[in-house]
Amino acid sequence: MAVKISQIQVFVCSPGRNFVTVKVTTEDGTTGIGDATLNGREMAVVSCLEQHIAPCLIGKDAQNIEDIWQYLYKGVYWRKGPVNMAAIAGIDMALWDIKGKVAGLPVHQLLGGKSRTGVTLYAHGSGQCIDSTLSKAEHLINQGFRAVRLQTAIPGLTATYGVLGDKKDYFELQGNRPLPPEEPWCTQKYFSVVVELFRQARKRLGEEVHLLHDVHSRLTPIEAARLGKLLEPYHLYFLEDAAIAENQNSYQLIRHHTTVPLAIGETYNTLWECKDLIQHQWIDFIRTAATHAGGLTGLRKITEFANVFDVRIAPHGAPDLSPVCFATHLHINIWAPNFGIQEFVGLDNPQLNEVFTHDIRVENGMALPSDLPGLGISFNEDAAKKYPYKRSYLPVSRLEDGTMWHW
Ligand code: EZ4
Ligand code: CO
Repeated sequence: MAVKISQIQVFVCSPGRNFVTVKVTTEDGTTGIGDATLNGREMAVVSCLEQHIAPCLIGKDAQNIEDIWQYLYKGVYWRKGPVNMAAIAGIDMALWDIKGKVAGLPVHQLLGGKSRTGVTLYAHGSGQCIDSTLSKAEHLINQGFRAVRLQTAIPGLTATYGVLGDKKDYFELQGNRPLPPEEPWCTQKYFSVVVELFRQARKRLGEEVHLLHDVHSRLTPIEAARLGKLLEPYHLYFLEDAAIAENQNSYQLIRHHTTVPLAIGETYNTLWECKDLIQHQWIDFIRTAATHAGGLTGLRKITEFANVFDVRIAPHGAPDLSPVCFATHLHINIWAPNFGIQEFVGLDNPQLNEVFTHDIRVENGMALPSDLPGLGISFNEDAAKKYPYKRSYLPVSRLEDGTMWHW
């Protein structure tokens, strides 16, 4: 018997930073939620959902998640794109949430159950100099984390990607910037510190802990190849976004020169954008997020394809993905045979926890998904009203002579 979709609501709130949350309600009163946040273009997704998608779905059977996904993906002439795929993601997660609630099962059980005892996380260690970065890393390791991403400020540059500066956390760092701030970039200055960071890290932190680094697409392919070679002695778990994501072939070039494991994918919205990278085994980890790639259904398609080619998933876990996305990732991660590692920026922001309530447990650097039916996370509409949307942007990068660069 059909369970018809009766209402689709979209909420935008800013408990620390902006989130777009979709709520789907069925005729029998069951509700599900999904994350449709697209940093810096939030209202475009809201409009896509409210004006274009919601009217087509009212009255459709909420049980047929795959058909609704195909209807929204294949059924439009203008496929793909970050706005469209984030909108699809919000609906898709909400439908999986509903299916789990109706079945009385957590979403990972609907996928096929657990493949591991917990989801290994990597935390962010960053600082204003190598010494403070490594102190932060030691602190995280003492808390139980077995994997840490290291980012340190670049001497001579006023800002560095991933470094908190005077901000208390990543929510503050990446939230509430009414116009895009501009940050300088200089590849030579970066090279002067980044290799030394990992040399000292191995000396001080030992050989066992997993170390990671995000280049944030600042290097050309041949520069990325050089960095990979220089970092080989420090055996990173992965080097992320060594070069821009647009040219999949660049990774063939980088691969040719270095054995550093390569990760990319947080900006990809569909399997089509990363299919060459995966099938040619130019990368080791695909980092696509459920919110930006058409939800659980979209990420599952990428995961299954990657598994065929020995590529593991390492979903994006930045603060601009809501806890609904993180919960979705935990369900996929605990199930996926080819799960690698999950990025984690913490869930202890009080405003965030007021709006999104969940029972996700983080212990000894591992996370456990909820065992509640569905995604196991709820959205508090009244609390959300206290934190209205604020226009906000990520920074942009320029070389020191003013040339626009990749942020
Ligand atoms: O800059 O999520 O791995 N994490 C990252 C993030 C991204 C932001 C962009 O929206 O690269 O910090
Ligand atoms: Co990244």
